[in-house]
Amino acid sequence: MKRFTANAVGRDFAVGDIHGYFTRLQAALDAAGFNPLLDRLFSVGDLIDRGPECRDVLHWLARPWFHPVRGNHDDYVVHFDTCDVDSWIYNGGSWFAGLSLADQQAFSAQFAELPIAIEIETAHGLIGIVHADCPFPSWEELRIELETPENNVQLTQLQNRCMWSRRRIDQLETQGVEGLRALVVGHTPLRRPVRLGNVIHIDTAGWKPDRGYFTLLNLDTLETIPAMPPNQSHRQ
Ligand SMILES: [Mn+2]
Repeated sequence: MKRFTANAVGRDFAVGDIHGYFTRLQAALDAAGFNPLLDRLFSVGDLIDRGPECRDVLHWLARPWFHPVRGNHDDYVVHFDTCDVDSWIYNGGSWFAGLSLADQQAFSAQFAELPIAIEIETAHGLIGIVHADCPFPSWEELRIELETPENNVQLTQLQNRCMWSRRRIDQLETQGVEGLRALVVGHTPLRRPVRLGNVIHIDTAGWKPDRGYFTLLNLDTLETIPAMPPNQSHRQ
C-alpha cells in the first residue's frame, strides 16, 4: 500500500481501466483542463492489453503525476514468465508476446513497482484505490494484511482478490469500507459510474471502441467529468 499526502496546489483525479488507449485518456484529461504541473492522476490499473498503445505505458509510468495501482492485467506483466499465458493472450496480451525478452523484462520490472493499493489524503478524508475490491470491511484490515502477511501464499491470494474480485458489484453490496471517505475501483465495465455505499466504481470502459468513455473522478469533490454519460439522450 502506497500513501500520498494531500495535494496542496492542484486537483487529484482517478480514472478507470485504460487498456492501452492513452491518446483517448489524454483527450479526457485535456477536456478536464488537467494541469500536469499541479494536478495528479491516480489510476485503478489495467493499463495495458486490448488497446493499440500498450507500449506507450512506460512513458506514462515515467510521468511524476501519474500514479496507478496494479490491475489483474498489469499483474500478468509482473509474472509474465509464470502466469497462464493462454488466458492472458485470449484477454488481449498478444502485444507482450511480440516484445523481445529484454523488453519483456524491462516492462515486468516497472510493473512490479505498482502497488496493490493506494491511499490519498484529501481535505474531506482518506480516499482508497484498488483495482477490483477491498475484501475486508475495513481499510485498516487490508493495510495490516498487505503489510504483515502470515505467508506468501496468503499474500498472493489477498492480492488476487484485490485485483480480480467482482463480489461487491455482482451482489450490489452497499455496506462499504470503514476507515475511508471513499474507495475507488475499476475492473468491471459499466455504462456509468456506480456508487455502492462509499465504494465508487468508475470503469466506464474508455477502452471500448464504441459506447465507452473515460470518467475522471475528482477526489476532493467526488464529482465526475463528464457529469453524465456522453450522448445519453441518444441511447434511451
Ligand atoms: Mn481488470
